[in-house]
Amino acid sequence: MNLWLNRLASPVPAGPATPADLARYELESAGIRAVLQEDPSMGDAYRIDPQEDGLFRLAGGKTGLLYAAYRLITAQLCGESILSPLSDAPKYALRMINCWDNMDGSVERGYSGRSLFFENGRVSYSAERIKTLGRLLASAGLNVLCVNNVNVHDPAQRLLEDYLPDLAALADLFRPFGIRLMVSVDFSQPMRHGIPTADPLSPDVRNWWKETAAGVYAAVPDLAGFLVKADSEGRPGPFTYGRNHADGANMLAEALRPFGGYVVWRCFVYNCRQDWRDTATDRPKAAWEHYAFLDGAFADNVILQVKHGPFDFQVREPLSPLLLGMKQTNMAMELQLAQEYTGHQIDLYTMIPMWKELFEELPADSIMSVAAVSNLGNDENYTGHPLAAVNLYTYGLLAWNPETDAEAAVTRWTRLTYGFCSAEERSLVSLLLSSRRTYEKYTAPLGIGWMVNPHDHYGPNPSGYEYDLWGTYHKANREAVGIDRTHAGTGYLDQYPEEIRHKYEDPDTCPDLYLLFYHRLPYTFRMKDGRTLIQRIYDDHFEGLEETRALSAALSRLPFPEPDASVIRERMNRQLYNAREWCDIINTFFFRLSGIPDEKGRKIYD
Ligand code: GCV
Repeated sequence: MNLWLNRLASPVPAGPATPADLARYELESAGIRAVLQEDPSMGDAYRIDPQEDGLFRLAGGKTGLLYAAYRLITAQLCGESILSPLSDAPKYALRMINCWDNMDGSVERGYSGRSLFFENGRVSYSAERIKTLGRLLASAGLNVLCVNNVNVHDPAQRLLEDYLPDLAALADLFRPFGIRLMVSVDFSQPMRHGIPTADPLSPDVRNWWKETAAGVYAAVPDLAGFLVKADSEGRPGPFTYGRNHADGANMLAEALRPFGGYVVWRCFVYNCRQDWRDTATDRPKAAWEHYAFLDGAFADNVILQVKHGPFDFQVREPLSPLLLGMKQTNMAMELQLAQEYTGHQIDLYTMIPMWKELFEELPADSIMSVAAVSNLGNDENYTGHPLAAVNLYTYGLLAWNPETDAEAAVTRWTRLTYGFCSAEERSLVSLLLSSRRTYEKYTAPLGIGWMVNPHDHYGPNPSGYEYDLWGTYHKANREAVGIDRTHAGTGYLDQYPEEIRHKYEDPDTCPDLYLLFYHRLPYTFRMKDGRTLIQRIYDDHFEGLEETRALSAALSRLPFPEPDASVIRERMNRQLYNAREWCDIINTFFFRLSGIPDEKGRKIYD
């Protein structure tokens, strides 16, 4: 199994241990001599002081010492020396993984096998696998894991009821790794207990949550909190009772406050029963409309968790305006490691270049935490595609420090995982870093998104969502494609500060890759480089396919060990097929509509 710490020969230790005990064990097993000094005030922070005789003095909080240990161990595995004192601390308090695991053992949008935590309606796991996972996550700096799907299907509510001892046992396994569990809760859960309502202002409901929280924290004293998807895609929520989302979130916050728990409240609220004929509604505007006016109304232990873009994890979306506009509220940005729209962990798609763009747009201190939908599952390699592990690892590095350089992060993962010679390492790093752009080229063009097969979201289907209920339309006709989201159009762009509006409002200056997200343009529109829009669409798709072929050839020259080599080869073949389907179907779709041939005379099917 080729995981990024696979060259640590020592087994993950059995039995209970504190993160500091674990740090000592890990350092000793790696042959690193260190003196550890715990300073509880330091939390996740640490200081490493190299001494002249090869000894290291480490100071850190309870978890800080563990992060210091992994810093030393990864440096050793990467052949780097730490010769001068260094101090480090994470930028974000909660560095979360959200697992969309169901109690029946399935994983919503999971591409790495069955659940690591559940099977047959019960909590069920291999303690060894959980400990290996704990080590992986801690070594990447992650510290919160939400175990169950935000769509809380029966019987997941029982995690707060008769399955509490199982939840507590799982929390015990993760605790030495500095990982605190979180649970997704069903807003209407009091109604399972004879209360006729889930109204957040009802005293009975409030008491039920308070008593339930007390029971949960008696079993798992360090639970990070509750994750909530309310009034979203059919989930229950405060709207049923004429209440707003501050009423709902604050009610839960009151119940968790005595125990130091957070309510992480998702803002993925939009009309998912839209009529495609309705042009007055523009889905990307929804989150702002539901939340912006509530800025400042949320309790201090509520965190609003917002998807990074205003739609839903498309290959390219602008940063959600909500992440820029709620200055009086604790905010978290939600990313998605699970490759729902980005190739199902079949196609290679390294996310860090995309995340860097997002973090660069975020003003300092606009968010206090980050979350990512998990790409984990019970496949032997945990992430389905062996190279998808780079996303999990580098997400951890960015959650710790968003200024981490993308190339340095990917190089570190590559070195830890494969230990290739330097030419091979450079080759793999460059293939990984360019994989997102390649995927973007052969799929939906220039920020338009959504040309995927409905429901499973893999493979091309340019009109698959065009007449559906989800508010995801491109409106391509014979002359033009895209939606005008400027002030003159749906007004979405008005949700941003002036400098952002200015950057995108004029199609002549709008960055190309966002062009069709913001504008409706004729196929003959001249791009900045002089090409027409239609020509650019054709060119990108042919280039994306060519790049995929080159990627396949280059990957086949790298000496991956087994079983990775076979899995990578098999997935690459499926990616080649997928890229060709995308290229031909999208080009044919636009050619049939526009009737404009490719200037370069390449084969487009009519
Ligand atoms: C967990 C999209 C996905 C759903 C997911 C939802 C969400 O709609 O397709 O699978 O549900 O987002 O983020 O809540």
